[in-house]
Amino acid sequence: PPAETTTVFRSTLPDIAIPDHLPLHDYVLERLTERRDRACLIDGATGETLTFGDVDRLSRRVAAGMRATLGVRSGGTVMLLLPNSVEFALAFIACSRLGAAATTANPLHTPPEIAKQAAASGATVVITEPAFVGKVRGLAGVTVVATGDSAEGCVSFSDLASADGSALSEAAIDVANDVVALPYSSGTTGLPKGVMLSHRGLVTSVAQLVDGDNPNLHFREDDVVLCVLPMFHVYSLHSILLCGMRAGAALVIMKRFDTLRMFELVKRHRITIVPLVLPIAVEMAKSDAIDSHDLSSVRMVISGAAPMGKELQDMLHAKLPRAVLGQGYGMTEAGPVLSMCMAFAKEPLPVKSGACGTVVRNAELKIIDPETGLSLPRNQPGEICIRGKQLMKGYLNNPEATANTIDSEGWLHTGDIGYVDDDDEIFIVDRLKELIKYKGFQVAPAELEAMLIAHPSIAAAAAVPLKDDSCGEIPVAFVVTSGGSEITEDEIKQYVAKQVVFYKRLHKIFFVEAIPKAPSGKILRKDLRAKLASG
Ligand code: AYL
Repeated sequence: PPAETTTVFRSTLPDIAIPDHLPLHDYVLERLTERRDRACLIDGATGETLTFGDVDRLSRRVAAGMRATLGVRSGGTVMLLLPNSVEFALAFIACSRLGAAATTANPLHTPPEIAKQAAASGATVVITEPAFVGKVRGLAGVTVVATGDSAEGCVSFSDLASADGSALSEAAIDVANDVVALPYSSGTTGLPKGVMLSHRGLVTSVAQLVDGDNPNLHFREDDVVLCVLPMFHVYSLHSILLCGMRAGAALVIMKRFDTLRMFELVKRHRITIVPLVLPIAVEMAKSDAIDSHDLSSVRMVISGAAPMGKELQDMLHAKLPRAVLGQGYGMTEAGPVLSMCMAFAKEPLPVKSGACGTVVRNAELKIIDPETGLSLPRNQPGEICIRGKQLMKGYLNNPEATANTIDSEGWLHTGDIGYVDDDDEIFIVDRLKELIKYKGFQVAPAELEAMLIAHPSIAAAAAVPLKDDSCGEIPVAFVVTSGGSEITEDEIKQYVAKQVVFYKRLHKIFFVEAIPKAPSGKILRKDLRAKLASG
């Protein structure tokens, strides 16, 4: 379409200057000299605190150790298979220093899931906890590093961290092209793919939130941010770890979610910022203990990664009346943040419950008619597209999938359906893409379908999301059995459960005669979802 017919939405805040020459670690530690003695990472379990100076020094040592002992070099890839921990943060920053990419994965993944990502990403090193070493032993061409007490046959993380960091020579980093993070995402279709986030991309995305005179996400040096969301997921990696470090805030690291523990930590450390996902919000809102704990230090509650309805948002607000509540909207491929609640700005604006923010600064957003591709005006729902330097470089070794996601004009097509209202607030109303979101985690239907049809008793299958109050969505499947097979629902569920991480398990199987397909062979997921909705 001619340019004048395109309605482009921009932030209500003016653009800012964003550094385009700094590697990610130099960017987040830019103000190190003033912050050397301030708390950066606090281990929630032990209270042990690393200052910014410690993080700088230790991440240099880990980098030196990874280079000397493991041969990690610029262009290399290291898999972080770690729960939330100080080691995760140090290893991530160390990779950045070396010009290597960190590919992050959930340690609860099954060995085949991990093996697939390790091989596809080209990882030569896996850093994990002793408890998960058994899952990665025997991966070809991979050296395993274990944190904690040394595990047999592994390099010990503490040995890496005692290397001589002062000897570390700066890696030559091409900030615009070198990949620093390689999370896996299925995007709008198909199997999980490596999302190449460059130094410049992540610097841009962090800056869009926390930099400038009037930051959109106003984290301050005296803030204490709860880090319970998993750092291996881009929401926590970006909006907690990196934004927190850049702003000079302290992070309280929690390994796993527990409502009471969380309330205690909030009280003990006077936590001011609580980023969460829907199921945690549900737990908090439902908990009686919320009234007996002093949570008055909390000034900001951020929800992201999945829709949070107005009702829940209002309920949580009633429990935390002093906190500002709002949403961020992200997608791994978008670098990741597209929009952020303007009530979190230094000079806050009023927002509506249920909105998921306003497009970030230094970026353009448009809404298109998915049929015609033409841009739509305000208040009309269509596919959300975004453009800017924060976007992924592309999918690793998959130019075709990249071209299907970022068009020739640089617009990334999210596969989300939403609209922009009169106040520039974005509302997501539907999803065009296949993705299932369980507690904010991605479940790729294509992965489940490939597994299902590999079973001799299954002729055809389609996995779709079923709405669920506490998980957001749960994966369910429509299955056509092969002639004469008497396979049961439980057998199918078990068969899948054995191969996948907990959140990809199927919760219900619907036996059907046929899977509705378009003439092109594409599964008509909308029809299946409609079938579920009609009960
Ligand atoms: P991925 N409301 C509704 N849907 C959402 C929202 C939201 N606030 N945020 C994410 N989604 C859905 O790659 C949407 O369908 O990234 C989107 O395309 O695992 C998909 O989740 C992307 O899933 C933040 C806040 C990062 C959020 C994120 C999202 C990371 C999830 C940083 O500050």
